[in-house]
Amino acid sequence: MSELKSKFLEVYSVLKSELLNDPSFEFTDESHQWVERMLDYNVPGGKLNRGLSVIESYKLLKEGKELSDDEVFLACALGWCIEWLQAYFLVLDDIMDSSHTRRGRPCWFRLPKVGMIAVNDGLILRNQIFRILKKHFRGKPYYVDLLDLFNEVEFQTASGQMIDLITTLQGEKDLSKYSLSIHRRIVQYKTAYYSFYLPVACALLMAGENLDSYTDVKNVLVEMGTYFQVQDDFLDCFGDPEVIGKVGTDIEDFKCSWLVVKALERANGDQKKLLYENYGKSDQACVAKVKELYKTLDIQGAFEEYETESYEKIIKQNEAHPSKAVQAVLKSFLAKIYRRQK
Ligand code: GPP
Ligand code: MG
Ligand code: MG
Ligand code: MG
Repeated sequence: MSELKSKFLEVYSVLKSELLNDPSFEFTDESHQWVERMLDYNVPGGKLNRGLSVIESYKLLKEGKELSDDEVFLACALGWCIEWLQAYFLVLDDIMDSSHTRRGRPCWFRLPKVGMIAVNDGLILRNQIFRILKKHFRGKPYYVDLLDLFNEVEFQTASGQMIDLITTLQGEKDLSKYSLSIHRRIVQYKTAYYSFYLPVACALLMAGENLDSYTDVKNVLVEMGTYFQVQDDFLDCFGDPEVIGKVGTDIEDFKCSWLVVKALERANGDQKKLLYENYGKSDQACVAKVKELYKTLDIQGAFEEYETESYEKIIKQNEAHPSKAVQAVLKSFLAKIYRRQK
């Protein structure tokens, strides 16, 4: 494990123990155990890319200057706030998508003792973000901007999740409304802001920058986030569940996935009919027919083309940025996700 990652995990233990000793709530043994188990199950088990990016970005913005222990701790704490946000979203997203597995284990709400308590656990996770921020950042000049940033990004994500969900409304399943522009709108809001813009924005605030001067950086990051979610859509169908830690549900859930949009673009009349008849059904025979059609239409090839084009577009946008430090931040992000398998 890298030195940075082990430092980051140490900070998780500190934050967890602070939350479990929160003076605003008298924990009983039972509630203490519940929260500890809920946190350990949902917060630290992912790739931690979003969280680690805060420290990496902050380092790059400081252009090689040695960071103090305090700065490292604070950057890690902000990174964990994003991981907490992610845990909160995933716990609820898995209920909404009727998913079964996450990070190679059953989704939290699938555990027999948990069920719909998971909804409240989502709320607890969400509130803990603001408790961490209050404890460690209240005295900072950028505290208000930080609060505003987390609130804005949460609003954008929930709005993206809303359009993801209402486009799949049961009973009015209508594939003809699915297009690349709707797909783009969904993924920009539900994924790109919190996964890509937020970590960099946190690092910029810590470095004393004003976010209003970084709209071009935001645009590049949103582009990367969009690319990342197209990969997620691709892996939902073609990824190895052993590697990605989850079994896809997009076809069953009638999601406006990049794959179905591309398939609609490429399909002839009969193939469209097949899609209309089989997309959005939980029957595994229907799912298999959709996957078969994706193979016939070489959606995999279309995805590879998209990957290359999108990569080149992002690289160009990066190179246009005047600051070398910012370019380095953006490049390190792209390197992490280009052609990812999980
Ligand atoms: C990813 O969608 C988007 C989110 C996890 C944001 C959820 C937002 C909420 C406000 C709950 P996805 O369903 O494709 O992700 P996955 O494939 O990991 O389930
Ligand atoms: Mg999901
Ligand atoms: Mg979802
Ligand atoms: Mg997905």
